[in-house]
Amino acid sequence: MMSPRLRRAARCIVLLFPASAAALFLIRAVVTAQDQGPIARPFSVTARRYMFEPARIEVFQDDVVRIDLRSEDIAHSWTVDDYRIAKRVSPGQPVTFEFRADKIGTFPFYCSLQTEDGCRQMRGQLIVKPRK
Ligand SMILES: [Cu+2]
Repeated sequence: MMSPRLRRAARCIVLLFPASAAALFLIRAVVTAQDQGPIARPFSVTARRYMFEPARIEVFQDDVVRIDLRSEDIAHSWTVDDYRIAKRVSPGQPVTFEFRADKIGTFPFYCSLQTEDGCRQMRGQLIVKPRK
C-alpha cells in the first residue's frame, strides 16, 4: 500500500510530468503481481473401497496444493510419506488441507488405515513437475 503522503507526492509528479503517469501505472502493476504469491491448486479427492479418485495428481513445483478430501464409506487416510502428510477422513466429515509442493518427483500416496485389508490396495501418485 502507498502511504497518503507518497500518494500525494505521486499525484503532484503526475501533474507536473504527465508521462510519469504511465510509469507509475506500470510500477503499481508489477507490485500487485508480486503480492499475489504462488498459485493455489485445488483438488477434490474422494476415497472409497478401495481406491482414490483421482489416483493421479499433477502439479508444478512450489504450487500450493489444496486437497478437499472426502470418504464415501468408511474412514480412510491420504498419506504421502515423502511430504510427511497423513490426513484421516471419516464419512460425512470432509477435511481440507494445503501444502507446498516443494519437492520434485513422483510420490506414492496411499491409505495407511488398516481397518480393512482392502485399504492396502488404495494407491495413487502425486507428481510434482519442475517449473519451466
Ligand atoms: Cu482406507
